[in-house]
Amino acid sequence: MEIVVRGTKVEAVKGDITKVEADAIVNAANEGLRGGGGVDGAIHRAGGPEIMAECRKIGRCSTGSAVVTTAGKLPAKYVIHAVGPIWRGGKHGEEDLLRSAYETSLRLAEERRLSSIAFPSISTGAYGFPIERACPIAIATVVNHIRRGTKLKHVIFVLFSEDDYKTYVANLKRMVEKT
Ligand code: AR6
Repeated sequence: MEIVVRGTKVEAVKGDITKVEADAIVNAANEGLRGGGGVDGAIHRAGGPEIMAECRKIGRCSTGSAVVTTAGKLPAKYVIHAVGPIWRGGKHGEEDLLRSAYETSLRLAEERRLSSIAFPSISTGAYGFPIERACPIAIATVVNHIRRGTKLKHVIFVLFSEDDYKTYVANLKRMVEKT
């Protein structure tokens, strides 16, 4: 499922982000950039030790921010490690912090003049952010960014489960109806 916003394709696909050939793939990292389970574990496993070596040099990354490393053996050129918030009920700035994680990732992609970027569903696994609330934030942040002017030609949301994919498709359809 895809929509086009001012000439930029915004697409939802079901699959494994480590296989995606975008200029950058985004990792759902933690503040210590230490690796872990979920998509973080998959990226470090498939990309090899070069990625962790750069993460160690960088040291840490605040929640709501992001940093860039090589993509090692992955088909992507870069990995953007974004740190989403841990869900603590919704009254601790989680929505703003999630938006900021997406915005920082997009800004880093623009600074490198990338034309494609792939996002996982940040914070909705181990960090417990409800997908029904995270998905509209992810889509709106990307669409608003594109509307302000972008070099990106393709933004891909890569969803690991059928249910998450369906949530993204429903929200993308809603976005089309609104505009
Ligand atoms: N490709 C795309 N999506 C994936 C993949 C994959 N290969 N593997 C899992 N997902 P999570 P978080 C989905 O837990 O909630 C880690 O330990 C997964 O189904 O990876 O931001 C980090 O080190 C879910 O929908 O990230 C942090 O400590 C989504 O990716 C912490 O977890 C995000 O789930 C971050 O938690």
